[in-house]
Amino acid sequence: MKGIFESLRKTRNTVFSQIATILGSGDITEETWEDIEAILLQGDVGVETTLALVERLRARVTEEGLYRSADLQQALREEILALLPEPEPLNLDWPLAVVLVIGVNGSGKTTSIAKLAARWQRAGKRVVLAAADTFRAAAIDQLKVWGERIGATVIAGAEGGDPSAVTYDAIQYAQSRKADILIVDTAGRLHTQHNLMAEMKKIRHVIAKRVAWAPHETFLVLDAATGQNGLMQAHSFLKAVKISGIILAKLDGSAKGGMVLAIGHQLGLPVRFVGTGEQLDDFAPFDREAFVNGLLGSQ
Ligand SMILES: Nc1nc2c(ncn2[C@@H]2O[C@H](COP(=O)(O)OP(=O)(O)O)[C@@H](O)[C@H]2O)c(=O)[nH]1
Ligand SMILES: [Mg+2]
Repeated sequence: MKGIFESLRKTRNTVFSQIATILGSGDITEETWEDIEAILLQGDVGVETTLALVERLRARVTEEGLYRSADLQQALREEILALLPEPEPLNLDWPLAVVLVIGVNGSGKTTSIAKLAARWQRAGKRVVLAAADTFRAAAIDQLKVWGERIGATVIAGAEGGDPSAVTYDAIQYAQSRKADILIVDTAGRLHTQHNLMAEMKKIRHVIAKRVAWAPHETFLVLDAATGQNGLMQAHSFLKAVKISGIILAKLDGSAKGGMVLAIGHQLGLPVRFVGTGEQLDDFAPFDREAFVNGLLGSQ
């Protein structure tokens, strides 16, 4: 089981460790700013967030009269933390909590759902899974296999069936069995982007109509290897449905962990969990301090 610090190894070693080198000694010069900017951009922090971060740091240098580049290390740590929204506790305290999981094909939805379900079952919750990705038979089977492994019932329909109908059936089942949490897996690819977004809305509508205040959480799964492209995906999903948090899958092996800063700053969304490998245990709740330590090296 890998934690956040360990799974940020590539991001840290290939990108962010250069910051420590630059800020190791000497006074702050124009070159210092250029170097920091270049590293942040290289680390998939994105233009908008990079500029905002550098601006904040420059302001602090003026306000606090900092002149040694080493002083920027602590300031950078604090400003990164400030970019990450402090998350509220998960909104799962309902007779039946409904969690909708969306994201493009291959981002890691089904695997993340299995990890979430395993985690919540271990905590004593009864979890039901809805196979509302009916686009491919393999997707339904994949969820069934995970369900069997972790002991969670999977409600599924036929390949090509109506995802909203599967969701409806799963709600009925979960309510009748007094389950605690229903997690709805969805398709990440349909014939057109428009169809996909319409489908998401429809599923959400079915949930909202059957369960009070639901979906209680809507997680968008992003693949950490996609970096700034993942941000673009998030923008198009946000147009269709309200999202309450991000699951950042495949952080292990990605050098683009800096995208978390853009998720916080540009989308205003908390990262809730990170995927740190392919096994059930390779999953960690997002922790802001652990993330900053993982990015810049622990202090
Ligand atoms: N290394 C790694 N692989 C992952 C992680 N999460 C998912 N995967 C792999 O990514 C691939 C796609 O995942 P899947 O859950 O099927 O994506 P979906 O199409 O969004 O449902 C699979 O091969 C998973 O094993 C992760 O956190 N780390
Ligand atoms: Mg899937």
